[in-house]
Amino acid sequence: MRPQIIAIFALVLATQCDSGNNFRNDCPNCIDDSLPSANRWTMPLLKLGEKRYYLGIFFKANYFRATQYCRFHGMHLASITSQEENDKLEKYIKDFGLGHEHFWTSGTDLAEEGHFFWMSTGRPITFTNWNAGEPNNFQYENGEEENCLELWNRDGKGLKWNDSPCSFETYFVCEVQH
Ligand SMILES: [Ca+2]
Ligand SMILES: [Ca+2]
Repeated sequence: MRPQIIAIFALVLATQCDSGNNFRNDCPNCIDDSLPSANRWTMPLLKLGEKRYYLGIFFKANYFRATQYCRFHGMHLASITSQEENDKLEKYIKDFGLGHEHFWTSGTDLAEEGHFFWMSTGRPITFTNWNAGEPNNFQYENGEEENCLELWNRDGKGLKWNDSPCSFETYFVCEVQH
């Protein structure tokens, strides 16, 4: 076999091997799409109960951009399905010193006014923790109504829920289930 052909053959073999173990050796923090999704998170997540959370606190975003950010990183905007989950997440945010901020969850009634569900799971909201008088679907001068669910310590009673305009830019909570 001519030397050039041998060299090409060796190169092809090397390229084929490269997609596996060498990927992580060359770039340990890179995302390898060939790996199962469970190995993909390189962000600092906090495990609380059955879920792991990531607080989006480095920039504020509207509901859709926050959703996109979480999904891009293999997560979802958070859902809250029990008092226990609610309390753990609230404590985490408070301990972080951000209990006075607003945070998007995946809750929305965009599909049908007044019927909130978790976009992250597609399931209707059962456990609720609304602020008094919420959801009120407030309508703004530009016509926008309130269709996205945020956590907000509106009146000093903790991070309760409020429907807010989805275009509002604020912090957000991403979650990984299991
Ligand atoms: Ca609404
Ligand atoms: Ca509201």
